[in-house]
Amino acid sequence: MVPNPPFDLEGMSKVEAIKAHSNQLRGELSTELKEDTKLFTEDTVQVLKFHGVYQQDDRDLRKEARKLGLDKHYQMMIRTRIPGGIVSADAYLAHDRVAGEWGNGTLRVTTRQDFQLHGVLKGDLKSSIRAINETLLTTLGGCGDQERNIMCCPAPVSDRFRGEVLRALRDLVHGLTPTTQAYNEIWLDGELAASNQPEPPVDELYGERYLPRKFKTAVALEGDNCVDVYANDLALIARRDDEGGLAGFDVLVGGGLGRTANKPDTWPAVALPLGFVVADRVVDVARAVVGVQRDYGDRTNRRHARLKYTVRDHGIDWFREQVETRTGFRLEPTRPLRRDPVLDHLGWHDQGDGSFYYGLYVENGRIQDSDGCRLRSALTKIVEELRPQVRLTAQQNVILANLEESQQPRLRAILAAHGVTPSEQVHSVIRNSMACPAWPTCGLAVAESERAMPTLIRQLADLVDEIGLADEPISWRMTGCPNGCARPYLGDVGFVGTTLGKYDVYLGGDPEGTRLNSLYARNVPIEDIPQLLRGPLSLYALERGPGVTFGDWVDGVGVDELSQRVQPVEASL
Ligand code: SRM
Ligand code: SF4
Repeated sequence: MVPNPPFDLEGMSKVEAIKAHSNQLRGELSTELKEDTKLFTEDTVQVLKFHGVYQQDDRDLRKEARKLGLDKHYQMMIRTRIPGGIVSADAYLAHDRVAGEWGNGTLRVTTRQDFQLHGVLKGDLKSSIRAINETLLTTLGGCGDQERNIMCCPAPVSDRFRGEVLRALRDLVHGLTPTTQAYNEIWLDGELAASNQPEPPVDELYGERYLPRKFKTAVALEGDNCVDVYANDLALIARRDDEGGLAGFDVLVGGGLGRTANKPDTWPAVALPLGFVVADRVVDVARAVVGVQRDYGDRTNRRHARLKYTVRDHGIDWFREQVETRTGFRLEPTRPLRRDPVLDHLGWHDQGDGSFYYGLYVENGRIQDSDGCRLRSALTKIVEELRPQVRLTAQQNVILANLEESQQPRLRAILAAHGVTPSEQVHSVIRNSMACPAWPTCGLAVAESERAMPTLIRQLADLVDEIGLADEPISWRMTGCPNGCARPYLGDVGFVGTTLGKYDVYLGGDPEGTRLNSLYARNVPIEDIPQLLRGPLSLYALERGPGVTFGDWVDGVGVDELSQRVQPVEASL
C-alpha cells in the first residue's frame, strides 16, 4: 500500500481540519454526550456522522418555535449500516423497540439497504446505539467521509454463486471498515473513553483525515442489478464461472448522483469500466481504489470531492494505472457488460433450499402504523411469531426470508388482519416508485418528497390505467432536492424538487439503471405533473415497439423532440 502523502491543511475545506484533529473520530463526542444539552456543537456534528448519526431538527415545528422565541426541535437520526441488507429477527425487533421507545415510532428502510431511526433525542442516543449493537449491528460507517454501507442483492437464494458473493461481501466490509476503537469506547464502554487513552495507531487505509467525501460501494450479481450498481463510487458486478461458482468481479468506478442546483460543474454520473478481478483479489482492488481517492480526491471543495470527479479529472487510464501500481497486479479487461434487469424481489419465491421468502412492499420505505394500514405492528408480529431473517432491498422494501411453506397462510393472515396490502396487489406504478424522506427531517430538502409522492403516484397510476400501460414496468422516483437520494436520475421518470410544490421532471432512464435520464421540464407544479406526462405516455402507448420500455422509447425519441411532438397529440386526445 502506498503511504499517505504528507499534507497540510492550508486551503482545505473546514471538515478536513475537524477530521485531522478528531483523534481517530473521537473529537469531543464523549464529553458532549455527557452534557445536559439538546444539541452537539458544529465540529462534533461532523464527527458524529462517522458514527452513523445526523443531528437534525423537526422542520414542521420551526416556524412555531421561532414565533414563540424557542429553540429548534433538535433530534438525531441514527443510520445502521447493514451490508447486503441482512438483519436477524432479533436485530429487527431491537430497531423496532428503539423506534418505539426513543424514536418517532417509525423505521425507515433506505435506498442503500439500511435502517434509519428518526427523532431520537440527544439524551437517548447512547441507549439507542447500545441496543442496536447488542444485536451485532453497527452504526459506524452509516455516514461520514468513509466507506458507507456496502450494498448487495438481498434475495436469499441458496446456491454456490450467492454463497461465494456473500463471503466476498464480508471480506469487503472487513477490508474497508475504519480500524478506530473510538466507536467501541464512546458507545459501548464510556468509562474507557473518558480515561485518557494513548493515541491510537493511524488507520492504514484512511490515514488521519479519512476520505475527501463519502464513498459508496455496491455489489450487483450478473442478471440482477437490483442495487443500482452504476450509481456507486465503486461498482462491482459478480460474474459466474463455468461451474456455477463466483469467477470474479467487473470493477467500475466513479458513479454518483449528487448535484447542486444552478452549479453546472456538479453532475450525476454512472460508473465507468475499470477492469475485471478474480474474487480472491477483490479486496486488494477495493482498498487500492479507496487509496487513490484518499490521496488524489479534492479536499479543497466538497462539491468536487467525490470519486466521480477524480476519475474524470485524471482520466480512467490514469486511474487504472494508479490502482495497478498499488495492488502490484494488472486488471483483466472487463467482460462485455450486459443490461441486467433491476428485480424487486417482491412476492413469494422459492429459495432453492426448501424454504421460501416473501418480498413485502413498503411504501417509500416507511414502516409505520397509520389509519387502516398497521404495517409496523404487522411486521413486529410476523418477526416475533415466525422468526424470519429480514432483508432490506435497495428499493426500500423488506424481504422475509427462511419461511416454511406451512407458514405462508399465517403470514398472509397477519398482513390481512393489519390492513397491509400484499405486494402482489400493489399497483405496478406504486410498486415501482421510490421517494426520499425530505420534510420534515432532512435539513437539505427544498420540496416535499415522501409525503408528496403517495398522492401523486396514485394520480399517475390512474393515468397509466386510463392509457392502458398498467403492465409496463415504468420506474418513478422522487427527491426533495437535487442530491439524488432516491436515485431519480436513473429512473424512467424522475421528479427532483426545486422549491416547495415544484419539481424538475426527468425522463428516459433505462430499466437496468445504466443510463442517466434527461431533463424534460423545469419547475413543474406538482398538481400539473399528471397532465404534463399524459402526452409522453400516450405517444408511447401509440408508438412503442414490442418490449421497448418507456425510458428507452423516450431516449430514442429525445426529450427535445418529444416535447415538440406531444402538443399535437394532446390536442387530438
Ligand atoms: Fe442521501 C444527504 C437520505 C441515499 C446522495 N441523504 C442525505 C441526508 C443525510 C441529508 C443531510 O446530509 O443532512 C439525508 C437524510 C434525510 C433524512 O432525514 O433521513 C439523506 N440518502 C438518504 C436516504 C435515507 C434516502 C432514502 O430514501 O432512503 C438514503 C440513505 C442511504 C444509506 O442507507 O446510506 C440516501 N443519498 C443516497 C443516494 C442513493 C445511493 O447511494 O444509492 C444518493 C445518490 C448517490 C450518491 O451518493 O451520489 C445520495 N445524500 C446524497 C447527497 C449528495 C452527495 C453528492 O455527492 O453530492 C447528499 C448531500 C451531501 O452529501 O452533501 C445526501
Ligand atoms: Fe434530503 Fe435531498 Fe436526499 Fe431527499 S434527496 S433526503 S431532500 S438530501
